[in-house]
Amino acid sequence: MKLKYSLTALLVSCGAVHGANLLTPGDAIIAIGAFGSESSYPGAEAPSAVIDGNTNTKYLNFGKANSGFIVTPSGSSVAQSAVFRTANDAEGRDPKQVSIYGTNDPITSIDNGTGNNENWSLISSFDANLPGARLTTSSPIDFTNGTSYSSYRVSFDTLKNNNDVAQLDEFQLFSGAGGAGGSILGAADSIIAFDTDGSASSNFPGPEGPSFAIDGNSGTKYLNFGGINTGFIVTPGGGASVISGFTMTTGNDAAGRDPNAYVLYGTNDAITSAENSDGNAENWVQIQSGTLNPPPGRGVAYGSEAVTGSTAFTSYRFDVVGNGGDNLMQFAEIQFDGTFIPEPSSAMLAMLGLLPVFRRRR
Ligand SMILES: [Ca+2]
Ligand SMILES: [Ca+2]
Ligand SMILES: [Ca+2]
Repeated sequence: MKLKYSLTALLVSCGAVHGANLLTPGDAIIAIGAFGSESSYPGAEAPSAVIDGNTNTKYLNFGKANSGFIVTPSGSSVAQSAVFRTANDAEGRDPKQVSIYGTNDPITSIDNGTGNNENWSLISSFDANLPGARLTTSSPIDFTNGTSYSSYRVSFDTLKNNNDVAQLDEFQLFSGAGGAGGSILGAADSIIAFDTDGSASSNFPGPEGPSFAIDGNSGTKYLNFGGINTGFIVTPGGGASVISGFTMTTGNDAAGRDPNAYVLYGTNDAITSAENSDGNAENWVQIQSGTLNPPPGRGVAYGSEAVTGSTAFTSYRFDVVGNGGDNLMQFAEIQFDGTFIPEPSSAMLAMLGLLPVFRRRR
């Protein structure tokens, strides 16, 4: 009886190439970013404009339906009716279905957040039936409510055209039905914007997508408008690998966009996360997090970052969690160093006892 394969052959069959570049132009790569609220507004059309008593200023929210505002009057109140005033243009932007909530919790929701940090009680939900005429005050809308609240959340659940942005010139609550009693809201009240709809922050220009980070060209870059907490998921074409380090290259401009902190994850799941999603459709295992020191030069390589760990993964996720302070995030290149794990050969399987290893020579 004789071994068909020599020990050397077995080692060659099982051996892996160390110190290889794991990323190749053309590898599957998608942009990802963290989920936040859809809420945002132009600086000149902030939520304060809806309670400023000025009938020619409006609050506009790009978040469309399910946006609105949270307002905290100077004292607690029992609201029993509401009056709206339409804005200057685009009737499709007017709220249609509106829900008014109350809370006595302190407001900890942030401006342009999802507005859900507090325990909210629904006071009333109704079709506001706003007039089509512009800059026009609505008839009062009554609701049955005997409960006193310290803050209110007014949600534009639907709009006359849900594909449009949301806007409103003025809004007032009254302590009596039919717009009677005292007005509850004043221009000095604390007011913030919200949108309960979530939105992934990831978004990139067509010529600066994530594939440009692995194209081997330091003159092209990956830019994400979402800023920090965006990144990418890449699936090296060479198969499963163990990463041992990575090197990045700065973009052509704006050093404030350079990544300076990261979290690296691996998975062996098939990638089902969509482009510009939050990248959480897979089970991710954190490999390493750390800080980076971007070089001041443009199109210049960072020092290489060592990665420790011995687990092989088929895909990697790289989150940029810090940059130089810019609203955008970018880098020209990234390359992973590591070792591809070869597919098990028949000799390897034989070693594992899965195939007959000995053959009788005649
Ligand atoms: Ca106004
Ligand atoms: Ca929305
Ligand atoms: Ca590039």
